[in-house]
Amino acid sequence: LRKKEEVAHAKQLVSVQDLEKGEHFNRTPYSFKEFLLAENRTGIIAEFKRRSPSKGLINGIADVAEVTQAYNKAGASAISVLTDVDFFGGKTDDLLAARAANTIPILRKDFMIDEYQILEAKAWGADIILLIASILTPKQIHDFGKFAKDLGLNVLLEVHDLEELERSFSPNLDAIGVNNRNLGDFTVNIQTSFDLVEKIPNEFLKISESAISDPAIINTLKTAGFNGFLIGENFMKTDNPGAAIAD
Ligand code: IGP
Repeated sequence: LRKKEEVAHAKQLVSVQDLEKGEHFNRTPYSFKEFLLAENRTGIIAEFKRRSPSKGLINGIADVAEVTQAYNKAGASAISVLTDVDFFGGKTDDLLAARAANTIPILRKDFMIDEYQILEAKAWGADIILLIASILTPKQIHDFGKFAKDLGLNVLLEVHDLEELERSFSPNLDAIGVNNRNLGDFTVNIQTSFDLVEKIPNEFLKISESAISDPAIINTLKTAGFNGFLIGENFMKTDNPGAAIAD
């Protein structure tokens, strides 16, 4: 409901026509697949996250351009930037600053519930959008996926269990992410990824999301079939997130 109001408000401030005139609107997004599978990249999708509902304040001082450039330099395949204000302390300017500082794919990390937000993502220079199965109907996933694909954006679907996965398949998705964190009660279990990986058809890129803190687990996830690893807190909780990824 809060998100609905936020989107309604944004629509009043900036028209669709204005978004379409935005600086980045006509650029061709980078291919998520190309960067995820590139030999000289790590498969890590490194996230810029100031705070979260489960952890509270994670990092109140990090500079988004500096950190995301360091992520990029350390071999991240993509950058994830939170734009949700209320829960994650994100902002549009963070995405714009990350875009200005980097030439690799950027994921607009937010709760997408309206096509308007997908237009925003394009206008702000994102390459990838996130669709979260637990808050969308199969029809919304299909339609939002199509809408994003038609704009040239890459689509990442997030699931947490087999039921969400099986009801959400759509040809409009590029990647499927298994969130190891339960968004209902914030409990984390990396086993969720191992349980679901074989149920994801091979035509989709496979991403393991959240609670990845040990570099050794990345290799285990890779062996299990994952192409990508979404990591936020483990980097952001340090004084120097850009250096943390290099370790
Ligand atoms: C990163 P972590 O545990 O490394 O900070 O997790 C990312 O997976 C997490 O921020 C996330 C998220 C989301 C945030 C996954 N899905 C949906 C907001 C909305």
